[in-house]
Amino acid sequence: METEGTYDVQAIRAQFPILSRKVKGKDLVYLDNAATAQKPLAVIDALVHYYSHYNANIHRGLHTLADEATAAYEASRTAVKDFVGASSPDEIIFTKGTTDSINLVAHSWGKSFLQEGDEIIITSLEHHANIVPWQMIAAEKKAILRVIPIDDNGILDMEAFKAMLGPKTKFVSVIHVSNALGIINPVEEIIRLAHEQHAVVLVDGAQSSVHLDIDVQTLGCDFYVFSGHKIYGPTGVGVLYGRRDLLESMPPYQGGGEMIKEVRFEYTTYNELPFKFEAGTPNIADVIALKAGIDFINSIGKPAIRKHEEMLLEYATAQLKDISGLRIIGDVKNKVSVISFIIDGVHPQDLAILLDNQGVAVRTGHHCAQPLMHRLGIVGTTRASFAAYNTLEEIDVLTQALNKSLKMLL
Ligand code: C6P
Repeated sequence: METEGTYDVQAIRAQFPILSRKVKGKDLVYLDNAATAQKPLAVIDALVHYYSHYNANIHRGLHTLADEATAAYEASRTAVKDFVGASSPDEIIFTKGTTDSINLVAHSWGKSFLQEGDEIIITSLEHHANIVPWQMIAAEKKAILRVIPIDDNGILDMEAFKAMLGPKTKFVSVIHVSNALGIINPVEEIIRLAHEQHAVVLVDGAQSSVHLDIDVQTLGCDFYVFSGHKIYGPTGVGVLYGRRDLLESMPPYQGGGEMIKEVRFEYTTYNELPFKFEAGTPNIADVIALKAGIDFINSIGKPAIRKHEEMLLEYATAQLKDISGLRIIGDVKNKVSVISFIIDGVHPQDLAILLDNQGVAVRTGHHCAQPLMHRLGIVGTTRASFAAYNTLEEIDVLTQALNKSLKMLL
């Protein structure tokens, strides 16, 4: 039983029903948290409770169920506002996820404000979700997409970034924490430098939102986006934080119910924030349950979770480095609890199958970051990522499973 100080990992694990299941006859060791986190019972219960007790459409009905559903939906917006340190719930737009949030910004902001020859800057570490929407809008607007290079460890070349910045720079969209490598990027500095050129900055917080304390006002970013499913919440719900004046200046992304003030066949006027960007019946149940995910994190506290995850990362890094032929990709100091590695002569896919046979779930492949893998000259990695409920014993199981797999493969 592992209890470090007041951090009772077994009590945390007990809140996650899935963690007691078996895979291939072995105890599940879930180390694919960067792909999606498991859900505490409170999140699952929030979904069941909504559908069992007050399922109704929101902002429309004048009946008890509609009032209760609307209140719970808006309570979740306030919880998200506090979670990221926004100044008002009006700056919080619910979306389907990080991908949806970035597409919203690229298309809505890009359509209105990008002109031929303008430059959008991203980094070499981006997830496809922060590449493809910018390629699409750049092609439409004849804008130019530029990419901040990295060194062989995955560290951003900030001098190259400074050299890229100029009056043509209109937008900088940057991954806060690399999903493939776990590296934390210097987003504060990136934001400051971009703002000196009056460029707008989006921070992809898909991986940072769960590990790091986020205060969008301290960061100074213009947009911050993340997915509910990576912060112990449900799938199908995500968040776009946007600075009020920017959101107000942007046209709606989609038209339909809820986002309007008045509709005639001749014209339509749009609703206030945040509803202007939430066309149609939203994902009510998942938005409501997202608050339970946030409450779970707050009940432990991000600093305590981070400390636990750092302890796991340090332990796992030392264990894995003892395995001959294993190389950690992105082996830098400033990172979250993600270890990406390759092993000489071993294809990550083969390894994943053998690990799964031993109950260990990791992710292998390009991690939706093909340009990064291309830059690093590899086809992919094996990635183990740790969450609040993982234990040192599970890392021992990973190490044993790796050694056993390598005996079979090499
Ligand atoms: N990364 C991973 O295994 P969605 O799919 O919209 O919830 O999130 C997309 C996304 C965007 N940016 C970053 C940094 C991400 O990590 C992700 C999702 C998962 O690494 C699934 S590919």
